[in-house]
Amino acid sequence: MITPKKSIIKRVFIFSMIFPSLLLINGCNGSPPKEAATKATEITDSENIIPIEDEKVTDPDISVPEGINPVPEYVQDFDPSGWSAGDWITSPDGLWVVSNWGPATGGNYMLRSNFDIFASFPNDSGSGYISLKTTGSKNSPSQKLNGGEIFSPNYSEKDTQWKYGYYECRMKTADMGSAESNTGVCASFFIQSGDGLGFEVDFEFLTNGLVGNDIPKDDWVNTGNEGYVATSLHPGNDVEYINLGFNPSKDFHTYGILWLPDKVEWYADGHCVRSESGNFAYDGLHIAMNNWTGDTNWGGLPPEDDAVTYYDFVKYYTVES
Ligand SMILES: [Ca+2]
Repeated sequence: MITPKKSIIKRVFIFSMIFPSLLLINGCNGSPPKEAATKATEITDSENIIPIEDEKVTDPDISVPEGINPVPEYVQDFDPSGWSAGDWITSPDGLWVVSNWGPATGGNYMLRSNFDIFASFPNDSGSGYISLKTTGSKNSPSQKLNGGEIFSPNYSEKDTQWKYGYYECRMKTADMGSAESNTGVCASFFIQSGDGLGFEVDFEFLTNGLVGNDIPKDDWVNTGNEGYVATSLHPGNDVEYINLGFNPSKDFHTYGILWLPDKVEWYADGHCVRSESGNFAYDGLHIAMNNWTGDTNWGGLPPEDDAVTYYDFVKYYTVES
């Protein structure tokens, strides 16, 4: 549960084949994505848009930040075969666990019944998916605060499986929420230290259209407009809202988190959208995704209809030695 301490809206402009050096203006110095199909820059002052000229860049097949091994060390593709059944479903490699408890984040009950895993998704070329659902109040009036959650590794285990590097998740957010009625969910992908020190780096999609304190909500779910994501850094509760330049509820997109001892960065479709420097030295962390009922200040009150977020994969890339 988060009450934003700081809110900054950044607009991400995505252009075709932008000259790479212009990425140096976007606050992600030193780690521009090498992927070249499109490039992004972000501008905090809409009156100060810098003209961009189209120009080809190189290394079109590399999509990870500079200094990261381009081949992932670990891929969880959510191939449904082999997942064990029971109240606590675990992945075949034993690294992922589906939550079935509450009250958890936001007072929600993270229910096994709100998790599903399946082989294919209509009109998407990937294979193996999971979904995390918040059951709408219309369908579950007796238990409005509910959601789905999956994490790695099990919280009862050491969290040193995941080290410094780049964490990537392909997902399609819930398309249920309303700014007018202030209903919706928080759909997320995040990393979190398990040492009690409170380090956490989040992507949180707020489908009630919240884009900042004292700022009118933007009803991107219902309008099909470009959507927003709240990027959060803890401790410090430091929140920045990013206009993605696309609607994350319409299609799958890839979101990445770079974690280094002295730097944290957020990426959308391979483009750096936020960068922070500091002391981020921790032993290890958990990876987690959840979809849960928020409140008027974060995600919205319970939606009437089911709100479902879909995930295609999670990848972990190590730092180049
Ligand atoms: Ca997959």
